[in-house]
Amino acid sequence: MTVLTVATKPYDDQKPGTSGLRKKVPVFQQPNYAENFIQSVFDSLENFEGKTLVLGGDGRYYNREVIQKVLKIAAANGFGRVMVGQGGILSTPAASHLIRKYKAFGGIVLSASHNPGGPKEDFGIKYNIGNGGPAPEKITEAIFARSKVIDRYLILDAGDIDIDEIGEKKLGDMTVEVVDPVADYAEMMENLFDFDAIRALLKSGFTLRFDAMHAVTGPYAKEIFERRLGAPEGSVVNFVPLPDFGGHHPDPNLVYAKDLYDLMMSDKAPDFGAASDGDGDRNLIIGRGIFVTPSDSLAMLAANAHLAPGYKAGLKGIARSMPTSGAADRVAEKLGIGIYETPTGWKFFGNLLDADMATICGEESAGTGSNHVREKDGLWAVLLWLNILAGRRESVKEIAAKHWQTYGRNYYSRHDYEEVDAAAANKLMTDLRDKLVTLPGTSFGDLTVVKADDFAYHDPVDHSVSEHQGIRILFEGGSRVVFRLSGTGTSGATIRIYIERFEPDAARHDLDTQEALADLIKAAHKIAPIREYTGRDKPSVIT
Ligand code: VG1
Ligand code: CO
Repeated sequence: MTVLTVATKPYDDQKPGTSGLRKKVPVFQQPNYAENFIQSVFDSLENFEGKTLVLGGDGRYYNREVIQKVLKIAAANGFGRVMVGQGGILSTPAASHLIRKYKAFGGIVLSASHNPGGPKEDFGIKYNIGNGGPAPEKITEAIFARSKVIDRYLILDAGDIDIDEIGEKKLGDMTVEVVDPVADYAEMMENLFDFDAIRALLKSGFTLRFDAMHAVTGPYAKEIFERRLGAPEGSVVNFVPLPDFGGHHPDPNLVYAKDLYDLMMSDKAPDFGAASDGDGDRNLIIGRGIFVTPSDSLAMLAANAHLAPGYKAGLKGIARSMPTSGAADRVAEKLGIGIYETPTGWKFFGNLLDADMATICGEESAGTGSNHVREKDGLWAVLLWLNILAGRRESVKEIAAKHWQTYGRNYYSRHDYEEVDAAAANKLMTDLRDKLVTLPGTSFGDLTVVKADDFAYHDPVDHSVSEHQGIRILFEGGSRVVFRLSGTGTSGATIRIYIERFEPDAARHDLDTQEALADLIKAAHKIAPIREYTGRDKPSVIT
């Protein structure tokens, strides 16, 4: 088969964001748009000739087409083998696992995660390195630089390959191996968790609902919860992955997983409710009558992880993204282990995990994971919760209440202003940055600013520096607000405000979160008058 060298012109907007390149489908459908980016990835890598690439996606609209493009471009560029999930399906954590298990050179994951899918919605391409994790900034910057000057791509002149039948086939000199997307992943979960204990819990009448949101975790959840753990059929809902996720946002938060939330707050609630996102790396945890914020979940999982066989030796350290609440810090302190604060995005955890400095990591955006892979992992978090519930035989509510009694409670919320005018959002951030030096010492009601800065991260392993990772306003007593612009949106800009208050007094652990944070929210809007800049008077999403 012939390798074609196709002349192309660069696009100027292929800068990977927090998690890969994300654009609307019609943008990806422009002539050579996807091809340019894929070739730019390969042009930024060295010494992959004859090696293995892992490939899969979350099944969203345009997934199959781009799978074929990647296969042909990978073959033309000299990869020896591509392991592709059957039907083009791999959850993000499952892809990370395959890369590690089979010592692949790297992987390509096609997903726009929690963003909606469909002909006019979102698509994404992400490159993962040999440790199974998202490419670090050094590589994403090289890819972007290459994409701005690319003038040709290589592609095999071949027909489409069947990706629905398990087994090996040839594409030119390259082997394409179509693999079961679930098997290796499910086996890893069996090794990390006490499946017998969870099975016994479920036999004892404990009920659960897992909402796969018509996204990639459906087949994984069916296999693990219902087939292997014996949860009754029907425990997993919305389990058929659909290219448009049934017309919904596959985002497991209180806005988009409202049905689950309402059920969990009703008198028909099962004991435990959970959901995952488009590509299976996020998790939502709701006990009967109680939503567990992702920041709290990270802290509670870390405090109880020893109950699961995979973590019985204890944790080396905990890492959290800067906007994530400090709840995990108190657990790390008590355990006498390291705590690391990184910028937003899983790529910053890779070095800490590789260096065995951190075992469990988490983000306030519903991402939790550990050193078992190099991505956040939705089902892993659900299984660790189930393992803990099986070990403690207490309700989620009891576990949370006791946790707060021991460690204090970090009231926490994030307010998003989605799809606002990008120029207005940038101006707001620039103006805010300009006034940082003047803020310390100023008061907003009872709140006095002690520190205000633009977060910069110094990676303790490779000593790289990442600047402008979010503006932090810290108040006396440990409360804070953080401002950031999203790096995953595809239209306009999204302003995120993260609000946190620490409450040590157990008598004050039953407050409504928004009320507990009301004065901080007010101060945030005084400091950065979002309404004046954007015309918006309320957030589009509150988590
Ligand atoms: C968001 C979250 C971040 C997460 C990223 C990718 O990024 O805040 O914590 O790592 O999405 O998650 P941003 O830049 O929009 O705030 V996923 O599930 O989209 O891979
Ligand atoms: Co995701």
